[in-house]
Amino acid sequence: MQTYKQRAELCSNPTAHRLFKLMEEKQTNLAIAADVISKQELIKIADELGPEICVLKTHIDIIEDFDDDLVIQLQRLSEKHNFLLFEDRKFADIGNTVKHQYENGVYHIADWADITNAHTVPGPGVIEGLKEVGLRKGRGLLLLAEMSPKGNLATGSYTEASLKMAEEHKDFVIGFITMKKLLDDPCFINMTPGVKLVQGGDALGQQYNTPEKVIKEQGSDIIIVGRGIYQADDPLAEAKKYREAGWQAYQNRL
Ligand code: 5BU
Repeated sequence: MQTYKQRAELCSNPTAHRLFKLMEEKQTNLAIAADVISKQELIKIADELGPEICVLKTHIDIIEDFDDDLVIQLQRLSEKHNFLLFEDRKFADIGNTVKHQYENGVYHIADWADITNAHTVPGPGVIEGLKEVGLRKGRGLLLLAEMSPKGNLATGSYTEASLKMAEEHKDFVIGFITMKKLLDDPCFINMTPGVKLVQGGDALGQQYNTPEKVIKEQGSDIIIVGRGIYQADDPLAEAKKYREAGWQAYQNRL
């Protein structure tokens, strides 16, 4: 099993390289899903939890008072605390449309998000469209090979076809949203949502696994944790617990 550091050296996509490198340096494989709806709350999470995480995952379109200053502040905090910005946009249209959704509109995602992701349901055109914008900026794309909620359709031959699409676009696709490691290629990074310290679910189909299960047993690389952290009484203390659990599971895997 290769270390994050060894994998950093193997990957030519600059975002994948940076991510593996900073994970090793900071000793964290924790990504926070900052699903809050105000600018102030999002900035607070980025600043307070920044030292604990490798990735800040956003849903920028749920912010009620979004403005360009939010993006400037997030970029500043990502430099200050050394983490990457991942906009969980889940692009899912034809290549020409996603290109505009990525580059234009209100959010200009390609200008600030180091990482974004896409469904593979439209076929390879979705990757090709995003790549026209993101590759020259050194960005990275994750494909949704699997999903966490109950009854989702990203399984079996759909997942298999998604892996093939990734292999055909290795310059831009840096990995997967997945419940487990799916390919042996060390340059694909596996990020897993649906993580809590206790297994279970929510009322809307979400299913949770523990950091230990996700990283050690299922061979994933990054745990994505939302409510488990930001809804805790002391989010910073809780983030430290997840960080420790995720890193310990990684070391046990090695
Ligand atoms: P939670 O609060 O830890 O349940 O939040 C999980 C986050 O991960 C949330 O932002 C979702 O949009 C995201 N997510 C997910 O839960 N499951 C998936 O399959 C994918 C994304 Br793709």
